[in-house]
Amino acid sequence: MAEETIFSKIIRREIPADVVYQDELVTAFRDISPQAPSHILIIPNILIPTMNDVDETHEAALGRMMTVAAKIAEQEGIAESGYRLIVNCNRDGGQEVYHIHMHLVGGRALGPLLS
Ligand code: DGP
Repeated sequence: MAEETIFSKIIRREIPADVVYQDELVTAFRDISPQAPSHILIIPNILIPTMNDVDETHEAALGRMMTVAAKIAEQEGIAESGYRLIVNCNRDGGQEVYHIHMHLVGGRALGPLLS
């Protein structure tokens, strides 16, 4: 069994977070350390530690993450100007929290993708 992270507590509303969306499959909340005017994390409600742990049973939640991202971008008013979706994996990918999450970042012009 993978170890729970702080994100499981956010899903269960046991610790405060600015939750912008939640349904039976996913939860979305504002990043505690925003890198842009809009910086939202979209996560599956079940614990998947990294992209390496993804399998076919997760496709509904992973698909929902994408449709919810598009909805939130619209709500944030950044759909037309544009935004970036990022999933970090493991050390070299810069992953810090081992509960898979998609960053939705926008509201300003973003620099080159890789650094
Ligand atoms: P990553 O490097 O891809 O694992 O990004 C983890 C992100 O999670 C990072 O941008 C900061 C954010 N984060 C970490 N702990 C918390 C928390 O307790 N609450 C919120 N809202 N965001 C958090």
